[in-house]
Order: sequence, then structure tokens, then C-alpha cells
Amino acid sequence: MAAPATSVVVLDRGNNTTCTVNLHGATVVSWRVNNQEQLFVSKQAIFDGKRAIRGGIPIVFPQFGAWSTGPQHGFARICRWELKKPPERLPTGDVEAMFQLLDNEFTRSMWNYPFSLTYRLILREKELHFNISVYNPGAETLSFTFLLHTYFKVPDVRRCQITGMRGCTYIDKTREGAMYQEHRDVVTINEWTDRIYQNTPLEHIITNVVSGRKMRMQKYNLVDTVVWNPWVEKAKEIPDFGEEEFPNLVCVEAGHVSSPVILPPGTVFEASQILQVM
Ligand code: TA6
Repeated sequence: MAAPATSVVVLDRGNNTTCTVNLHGATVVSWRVNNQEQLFVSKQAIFDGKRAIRGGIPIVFPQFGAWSTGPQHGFARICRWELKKPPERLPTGDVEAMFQLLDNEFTRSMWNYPFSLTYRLILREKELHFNISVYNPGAETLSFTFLLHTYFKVPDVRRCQITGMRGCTYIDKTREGAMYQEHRDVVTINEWTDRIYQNTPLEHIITNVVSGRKMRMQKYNLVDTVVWNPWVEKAKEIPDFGEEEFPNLVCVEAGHVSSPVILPPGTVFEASQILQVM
């Protein structure tokens, strides 16, 4: 079934600076700065309105990783979101839009709680701002994990360096989830990498992204950072991913995953991320 035409929302700031969001998962599927694409989307990605989009920025909620009552990484990335506020140019010249996901029969079949998840995006000249809020309108306390599964497009992942992990403990999913401490000033990737870095600082710099530039990631209330690249062998196991594509992406994912967010009735969880092309 082809996705309905209205699935895609474009924030256009002019000067070939745009952000494209697919209502399927409110997945940012493109961020172009002066006509330079910053995000990786697999050539094999499937846009059927059912499965998660392989690339861009899928939203992981209410469960990061394997889940006993639902799909890996939760349902937010496979639900159709509502466009709460169409793109609007702000007095600053920036463009803002808002997306929302409310509990429904599908979500309650896996996670029987009411919730309101709001996603506000602001497209600036060289920055993209993400403001997330989760409201608990119910009578029970919610417990969930949340993550922005960002796929950065890179010319060659082997030349990328990621700052800010030194001294952090991490869960290494390539070694049965064993815990280690990071001793390097910069993390580099030369093999299958799948790590959950815990209690990371507010900022990471990723070098050698598109056209050799740097990407700054700033995050608030997203205490962890996941770093992933499937490399050669794992790439072969992913049906909607091209075997030869692994050198051209690095996932650096801001999240609250190593411990759940506990959200009492009537309260709001707020988090944000700013991506900046340097
Ligand atoms: O965020 C890293 C990770 O959890 C890896 O373990 C890998 O599974 C990746 O996400 C992709 O997951 P997906 O469910 O999209 O295939």
C-alpha cells in the first residue's frame, strides 16, 4: 500500500536549507544545509507506512532495544503522527513545526497507558533543534525510555571522531553487553560498534561528517549516548540496508535509555537536542 501523499512535511528556510519529516514515525528523513544533505537514509529503506524507516532520525519510545510486549525500539517510529502545527516562519527567519503522537488502540495493545508525545522542530540557518515533551495525563506513573536514533551521513566513517566519551562507562552490545570504561579522548569506528555510553556530557563533536565538516550535538535531559555502525557482517543481516553502505553512516544517538524515565501522573518529561553544522 503506497503511503498517502500527505505523509511528508517540509520545513523550508530558503537558501536550500530544508528539513523533511515523514509523518510515519515523525521521522526526519532529510536535513539539507545549503543543499548539503546531513542525514543518511539507506537506498534500501522501505516507505510502506508499516516498518521503521532505515535512516534519518527515527524516534525510539517507549522502549529502547528489545521489548517483551512490542517491537524492538518501541512503537513511536512505526506510528503515524499528527502534524500539530504546520511549518511556520518565525520572526527570526527560522521555521518551526510541531508533531504529536497520542495513545491509541494500537499503542495501548502494547503499552496500556495514556500519553501525549510532542515533538517540536526548529530549522535554523545551520542548526536543527528538537524539543520533546512527554505528558502523563493518566492516573498511573509511566516508566519509559526515549532516544533519537540519528543516522549521520559521512563520507567515510573510519575518518570520524566523536568527542565526549572519555571516562564514561558503556554497555558493549558487541560483547554480550559487558560493561567497560572509555579511555579515549575521541571514539573512532573501525569495526562493528554498538555501545550505550552512560551519563555522557551535554555535548559531542563529530568530525569528518559531510564535506569534512564538524557536527556539534548538544543535548538536554538525554543522559546517554548510543554509538552504532553495523559494519560488514551485521550489514548483511539487515534487510532494508545495502551491504556496501556501512562506511557512509555513523549513528550517534542521544537518549535516556540506561535507566527509565519515571513520570508521575500529571507531569511532563522534557528533553532537547541541537544539531549544528560547524
Ligand atoms: O541504536 C543501536 C541499535 O540498538 C543497534 O543495536 C541496532 O539494532 C540498531 O539499533 C538498529 O536497530 P533496528 O531495530 O532499527 O534494526
